[in-house]
Amino acid sequence: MRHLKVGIIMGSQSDWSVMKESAIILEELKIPYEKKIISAHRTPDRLWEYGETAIERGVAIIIAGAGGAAHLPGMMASKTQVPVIGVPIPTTALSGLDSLYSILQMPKGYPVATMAIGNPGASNAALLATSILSLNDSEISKRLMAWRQDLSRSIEETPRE
Ligand code: RP5
Repeated sequence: MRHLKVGIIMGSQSDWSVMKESAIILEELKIPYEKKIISAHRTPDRLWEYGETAIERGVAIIIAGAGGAAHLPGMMASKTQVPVIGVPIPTTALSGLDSLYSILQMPKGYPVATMAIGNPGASNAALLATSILSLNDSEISKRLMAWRQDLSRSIEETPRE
């Protein structure tokens, strides 16, 4: 079977400090991925090319982070049938609520699975991508199960003083 990968894309270099949380999780779970800066506004041709070739290049799921007028996830969902998970990047002016609403409010027909704002959203995007891939890969499924069990075990029952 061809090796499928996750595509992590982001609107700017400045998004990487959040989007690296997706990469960290994918590395922990040994999921192949690639990462690219693709701006819906500054590099629209790059966006089009990426969406056009995603399936043939084995990209199974796209995690797209963007901030402010965050059009990248929605535009990518318009261009490819590969499922898109959106990560709203925190912003200085509006704390990421702008990003959240931009990504969340897609019109019928072109969904984006929208995560929480910022680092937890970026981590969860990678976990959701892994969960989707695990449907067709028992090894990934086992690794995800172990990861979740480790997290549960790390939570203490009694709060420390
Ligand atoms: C968006 O504009 C990017 O996703 C980024 O979150 C935001 C600001 O970009 P920079 O001005 O920092 O490059 O397109």
